Amino acid sequence: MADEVVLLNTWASPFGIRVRIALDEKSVEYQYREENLQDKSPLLLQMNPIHKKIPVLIHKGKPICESLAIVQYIDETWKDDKAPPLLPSDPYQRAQARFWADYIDNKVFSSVGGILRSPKGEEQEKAKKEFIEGLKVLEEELGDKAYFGGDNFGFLDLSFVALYSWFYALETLVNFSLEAECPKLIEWAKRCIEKKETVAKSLPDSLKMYDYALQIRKRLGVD
Ligand code: GS8
Repeated sequence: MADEVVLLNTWASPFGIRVRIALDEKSVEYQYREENLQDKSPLLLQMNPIHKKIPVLIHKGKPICESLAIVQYIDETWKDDKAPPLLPSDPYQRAQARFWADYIDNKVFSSVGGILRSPKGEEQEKAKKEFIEGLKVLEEELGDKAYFGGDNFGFLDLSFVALYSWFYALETLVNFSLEAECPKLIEWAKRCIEKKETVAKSLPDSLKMYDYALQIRKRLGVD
């Protein structure tokens, strides 16, 4: 059955981590294929000819691309009494969840790229400021709730907690403390890791991620 579902991914991608958490939440068996983004496989190019990016989920031979679309597909395909839905059932709440997931991608993840890829100095400081501002907005949206959707872990939680392993690298690269800036968000992230084995097992080691971030910067020639 496992070869019915194949995930093309790279270990450090927060987009791919989202998908891994979602598959584990639904107890879906799958075949994992690590891609080398410097030398993409013919399968990746065939399955995502438009963007040529990971993650790609291949289900029964058909590709699904873009992590948020993949997570929603997983939620709709593997409905199970044991695994509660990841997205809320109420249409308004669903629209809200999608709105915030889009915010995470376009305001938060985008500034991570800025921190990672820009040389030390003004440009990187701007990305750092945008990143922290973006997180503060998310922290306000979380408020005093246990999870973004309320009492249960779901779509938005997995969409954002997938970035957790990058936090140490980002803090070290541009010298700030996320715990000091966004204490509730850090509490929430730790709650996700502590309560959800699917999260704990999908998040790569933070030091390994830092090393990887340094390698990227070296490759780009910004350090
Ligand atoms: C982003 C995927 C992405 O950026 C999603 O799936 O949500 N919006 C998409 N994938 C990167 C690796 S993670 O940074 C990727 O595959 N890059 C290869 C390339 O750009 O050539």
